Amino acid sequence: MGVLLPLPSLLAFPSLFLFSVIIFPSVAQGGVTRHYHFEIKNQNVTRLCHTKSMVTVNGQFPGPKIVAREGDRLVIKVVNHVHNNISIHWHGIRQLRTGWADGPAYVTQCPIQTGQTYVYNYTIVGQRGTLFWHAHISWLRSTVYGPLIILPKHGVPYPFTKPYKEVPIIFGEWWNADPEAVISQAQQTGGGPNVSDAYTINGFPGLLYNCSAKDTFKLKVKPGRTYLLRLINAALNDELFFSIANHSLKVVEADAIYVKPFETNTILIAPGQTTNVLLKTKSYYPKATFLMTARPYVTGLGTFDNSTVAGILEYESPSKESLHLKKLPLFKPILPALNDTSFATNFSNKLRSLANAQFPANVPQKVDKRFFFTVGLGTNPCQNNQTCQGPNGTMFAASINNVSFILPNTALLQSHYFGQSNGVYSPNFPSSPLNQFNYTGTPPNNTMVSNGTKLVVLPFNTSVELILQDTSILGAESHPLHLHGFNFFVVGQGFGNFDPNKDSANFNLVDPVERNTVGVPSGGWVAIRFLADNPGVWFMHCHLEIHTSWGLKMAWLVLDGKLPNQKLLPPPSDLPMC
Ligand SMILES: *[C@@H]1O[C@H](CO)[C@@H](O)[C@H](O)[C@H]1NC(C)=O
Ligand SMILES: *[C@@H]1O[C@H](CO)[C@@H](O)[C@H](O)[C@H]1NC(C)=O
Ligand SMILES: *[C@@H]1O[C@H](CO)[C@@H](O)[C@H](O)[C@H]1NC(C)=O
Ligand SMILES: *[C@@H]1O[C@H](CO)[C@@H](O)[C@H](O)[C@H]1NC(C)=O
Ligand SMILES: *[C@@H]1O[C@H](CO)[C@@H](O)[C@H](O)[C@H]1NC(C)=O
Ligand SMILES: *[C@@H]1O[C@H](CO)[C@@H](O)[C@H](O)[C@H]1NC(C)=O
Ligand SMILES: *[C@@H]1O[C@H](CO)[C@@H](O)[C@H](O)[C@H]1NC(C)=O
Ligand SMILES: *[C@@H]1O[C@H](CO)[C@@H](O)[C@H](O)[C@H]1NC(C)=O
Ligand SMILES: *[C@@H]1O[C@H](CO)[C@@H](O)[C@H](O)[C@H]1NC(C)=O
Ligand SMILES: *[C@@H]1O[C@H](CO)[C@@H](O)[C@H](O)[C@H]1NC(C)=O
Ligand SMILES: *[C@@H]1O[C@H](CO)[C@@H](O)[C@H](O)[C@H]1NC(C)=O
Ligand SMILES: *[C@@H]1O[C@H](CO)[C@@H](O)[C@H](O)[C@H]1NC(C)=O
Ligand SMILES: [Cu+2]
Repeated sequence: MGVLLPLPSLLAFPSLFLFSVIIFPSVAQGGVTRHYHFEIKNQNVTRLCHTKSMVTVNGQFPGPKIVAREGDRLVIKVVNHVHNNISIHWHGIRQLRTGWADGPAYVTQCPIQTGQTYVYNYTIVGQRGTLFWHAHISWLRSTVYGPLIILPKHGVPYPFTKPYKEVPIIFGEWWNADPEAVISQAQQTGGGPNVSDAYTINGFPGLLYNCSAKDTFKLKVKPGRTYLLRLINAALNDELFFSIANHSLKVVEADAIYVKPFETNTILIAPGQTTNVLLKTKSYYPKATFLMTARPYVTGLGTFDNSTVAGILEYESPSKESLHLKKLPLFKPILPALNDTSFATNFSNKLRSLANAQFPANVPQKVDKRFFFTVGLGTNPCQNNQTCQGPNGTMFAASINNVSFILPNTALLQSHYFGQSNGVYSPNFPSSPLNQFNYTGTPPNNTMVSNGTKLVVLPFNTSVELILQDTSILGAESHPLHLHGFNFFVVGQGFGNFDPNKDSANFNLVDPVERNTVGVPSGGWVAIRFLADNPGVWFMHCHLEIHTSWGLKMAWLVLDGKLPNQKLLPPPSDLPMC
């Protein structure tokens, strides 16, 4: 179903969306080695009639698309030509024994400073699907991001209809101001950051914004074909609903793992998540144009960007009478209400692993260590002896088990590997909250968080069960938690406080969805399991960037195993220093 919109005449001049990539494949064992060059440089970009100089890769916005096959090695040389420190994260890549290439600044590496170069060098093992790469320092990922597409090995088909074409659809968030100034201001005042001015599809806000009709992503299709849309949410602070008017979508993959296919008109995608959908076009030329739109799913109390990004789905006219296009009716999808948590719950419940012989779901059946982490917002005292703009004159903070994580001045992985962790981190992150309370009930009087740089230490091959429990301290809110270095299985979720006696019995240990980023339900909990079979230091954080800035993050330290192939590899010689 859709609503009819008047068609702006400017649509006759669509913007083009072109990725240019630099690939020099060379033969290596198993797969090939693919070389990319990322030059970090400033570029003037105009959207919504505002021009700003922003940090980009190779001057492109969004950045270049990386395409590889399962089994390939990626060697990406990053040269920093800007004043900002930079690091790049390959979101969802397992980085088996190559934590040095994972990218979060001050976790697995010191940042690449102005004039410096660092080569990210890793293989893609046992993964295929849609992922993305993005800057992993401060808020630079607002402009430094792009698709990372892993095709199956040569000759291995998809477990679904072979698509006629594959199209990345990457959502972003645009500020007319410099996003670094936005987060810097928020950290000084203690208040919420200025909200974005637009959402984008492949860098374009689209025709529903002022001064933006020309900057609209357009997907031209032929009737009766199947298109694979590789949806990526690279927005900073907003989960998004997405729909295409008068078309249904078949979900086939989430976070680069195949899922049992299901049809839906709307998908929900959190920052850090990716979703592959099949779009079957109509069998006839429909003599209409269709909008694809996205707008946020909002559970928190603060202000947010309540705007809608739109792209266009256009059928190629069989008669080549393109001038007549202007007169075609335009349909707009109807998205769920901004606060439609029941849609969110139903959607996440539909996601199931394929769990067949070719793509088994290796869910840990026994658990070695159990963890219970509360996630949510809190407050810090006003630091500058004035009234801050957080709740009651405080500063906003966020925490896991009431620990607001403080990044060190050097990288955690380096200090671990070289045995220099003293004064950098302590290995005592609490495995459950020190103060228990009704997490989703009336908030406690004291909303202050503690802070520290604390890690959980896990022996190699520990089977972990982790309950992530939302708190309502400053209002219940959905938090998309992202784990580096692993995929995990989402074995259960619910509302209210997790009850181990009642809820554990209902866990799905057969075909739970496997992913790297999961939404902790607003006012609820989610249970995940993973096998700690990757030695290194692995960041876990809310992928709402402002929550990460406020401290909703921690790290796991997975120790080496006994066998030679169970050990973290030595650091590359060009690893940046702090
Ligand atoms: C961006 O525009 C400004 C003002 O026009 C100009 O001075 C600057 O050189 C431009 N920067 C780039 C990277 O093109
Ligand atoms: C990448 O890593 C492999 C394996 O350690 C090594 O053989 C290769 O020389 C590295 N390539 C670069 C460009 O550093
Ligand atoms: C944030 O918004 C306020 C109010 O509109 C404005 O005064 C301020 O300059 C903005 N901050 C940044 C960094 O753009
Ligand atoms: C577009 O501009 C008009 C006139 O300035 C304003 O009333 C309207 O709110 C703006 N719309 C958006 C989406 O910014
Ligand atoms: C969001 O914007 C729509 C119009 O686009 C408006 O009807 C609605 O009230 C707004 N909601 C909030 C919570 O601001
Ligand atoms: C969602 O928002 C609508 C309108 O703002 C409100 O009437 C409704 O109670 C809200 N629903 C939930 C579940 O918060
Ligand atoms: C902090 O504020 C108090 C009360 O306004 C004032 O007496 C005190 O001098 C201030 N301290 C500093 C270091 O500014
Ligand atoms: C702010 O103060 C009011 C009134 O004293 C209180 O009801 C509320 O809980 C406080 N909020 C926080 C976040 O401390
Ligand atoms: C926690 O608070 C909620 C909401 O007020 C309430 O329904 C629930 O019974 C409380 N749970 C416990 C264990 O007190
Ligand atoms: C919170 O503060 C109120 C008012 O000061 C007090 O009556 C209440 O007992 C306190 N609650 C807790 C859990 O300490
Ligand atoms: C961490 O906590 C200590 C003790 O409460 C406090 O003095 C310090 O300001 C906090 N640091 C940050 C960055 O919040
Ligand atoms: C860049 O990183 C280095 C090493 O951590 C640090 O000393 C320096 O202050 C940073 N520079 C900026 C501009 O943040
Ligand atoms: Cu969060």
